[in-house]
Amino acid sequence: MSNILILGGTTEASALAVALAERRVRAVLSYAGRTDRPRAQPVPVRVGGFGGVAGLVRHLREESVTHLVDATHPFAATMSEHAVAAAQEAGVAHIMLTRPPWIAAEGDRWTHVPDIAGAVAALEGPARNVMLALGRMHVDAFAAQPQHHYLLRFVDKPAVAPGLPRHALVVDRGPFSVEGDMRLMRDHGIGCIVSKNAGGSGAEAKIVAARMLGLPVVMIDRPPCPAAQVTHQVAGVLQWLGHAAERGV
Ligand code: 3Y8
Ligand code: NAP
Repeated sequence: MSNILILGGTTEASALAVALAERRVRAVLSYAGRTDRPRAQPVPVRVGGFGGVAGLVRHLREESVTHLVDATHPFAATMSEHAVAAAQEAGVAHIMLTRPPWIAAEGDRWTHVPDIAGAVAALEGPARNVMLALGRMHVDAFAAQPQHHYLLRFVDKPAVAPGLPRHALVVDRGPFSVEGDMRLMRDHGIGCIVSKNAGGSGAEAKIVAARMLGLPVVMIDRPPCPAAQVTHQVAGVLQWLGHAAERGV
């Protein structure tokens, strides 16, 4: 009898939860607890860290998990590394459900940087209106470039004001629309966007909006992905589950 643990926090994780609920496959979706009111799911939800690899191994064993699906965001690198290690140690089948990175299209004006520090360095220069579409967790690093006026977008209202001298804050959760992001960029006179190469559809609107408006994008390349089986489609997980069940894992 399958018992799936989905490491969630993405559009794809939510779509997988729907597919498994429709098939009456036993599954739990796990959130880290980064947001105040995570999206309701059609399967039971758990919230909070596991306590490192050892904690996840213990959880997999205590909950008799048969399959671990890492459907976390491509930038949730620590969770993905822990998932591979814990599944190996607990002898649990493991797959990653992730989305391919965005590729620059005709008209895109991207500057690739390797990480947040690279994005900060890329903003050297005269004051501009910069849209930081990175969420809350990395904003303070940009205080090193205080000359800009920043447009921030967080999922939740922050308990303390962001540490940037000049900023406007939008509280909104995606998925976003191209029209909405174009309007936001125009209303704030945005001259540059900073984005993670998240891939997928849920955060893509700002990339398309930047292309339509001819705006430059500082694109943060994703961290390396651990060596593991990967699929880009929910169907790939369902096929794997059927296949994995045949192997009796
Ligand atoms: C807590 C769960 C679903 C999943 C929806 C996707 C799309 C909308 C777009 C922008 C970019 C950003 C951010 C983003 C998007 C989806 C997806 C995605 C980007 C929720 C969610 C959790 C989080 C955590 C949050 C981070 C932040 C990142 C905002 C729920 C809504 C910027 C990533 O305030 C904070 O502390 C936010 C932290 C990690 C990155 C950061 O560094 O700040 N996601 N986002 C998950 C958990 O607790 O485990 O609340 O429902 C999920 C989604 N956010 O089911 O519909 O599939 O990616 N999330 C990025 O891509 O750069 C916004 O503004 O244009
Ligand atoms: P991270 O840095 O890779 O993970 C840090 C720690 O958070 C992990 O070691 C684990 O704690 C806990 N954790 C992370 N994801 C978890 C999950 N789904 N369930 C339970 N615990 C989890 O992770 P992150 O970048 O902060 O991302 C946190 C969540 O936000 C994930 O669900 C991710 O999918 C979502 N998200 C992140 C981004 C992003 O840009 N990073 C974007 C969109 C959505 P323990 O070590 O205690 O187990």
